[in-house]
Amino acid sequence: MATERTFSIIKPDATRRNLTGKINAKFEEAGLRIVAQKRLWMTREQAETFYGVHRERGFFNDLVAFMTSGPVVVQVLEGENAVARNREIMGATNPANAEPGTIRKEFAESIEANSVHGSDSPENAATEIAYFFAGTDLVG
Ligand code: RTP
Ligand code: MG
Repeated sequence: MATERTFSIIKPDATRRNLTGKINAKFEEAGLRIVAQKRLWMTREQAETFYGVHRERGFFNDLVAFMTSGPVVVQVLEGENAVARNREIMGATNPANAEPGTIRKEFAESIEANSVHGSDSPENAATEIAYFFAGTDLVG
């Protein structure tokens, strides 16, 4: 299996509760390397563009409000099969359905305030990484 990169966001519910380090430890323990990382406060426009695929969903406005309610940490994770591996570590979108030991099971507050985002395909990972990082920001 080839080394791959995925895009991750530590969401506002998690930064508010000072969980950045505990979440990063989960990534590192699972063999993913944080090759780029920065803390920022998303604008409404950034959040709407980033989650544009969900624009027609009933939860879209709430999701944008949540994602702009506090700082986030955007990151690039690298490792074997990183996209799928990260989705495993994150757990199901709804923490009630997440497996024990996953980030969302341990830390998420609700289906919306679910602590982390992870790309769902290598193609989307490339797009999402390019949205927040320059190639020179990634140090493997
Ligand atoms: P993400 O994109 O953030 O990694 O999450 P995901 O793939 O597991 O879930 P997705 O279906 O893409 O939904 C994106 C985010 O929208 C919020 N959400 N709220 N209120 C609701 O029913 C609802 N459903 C989804 C969550 O923050 C979810 O992660
Ligand atoms: Mg998604």
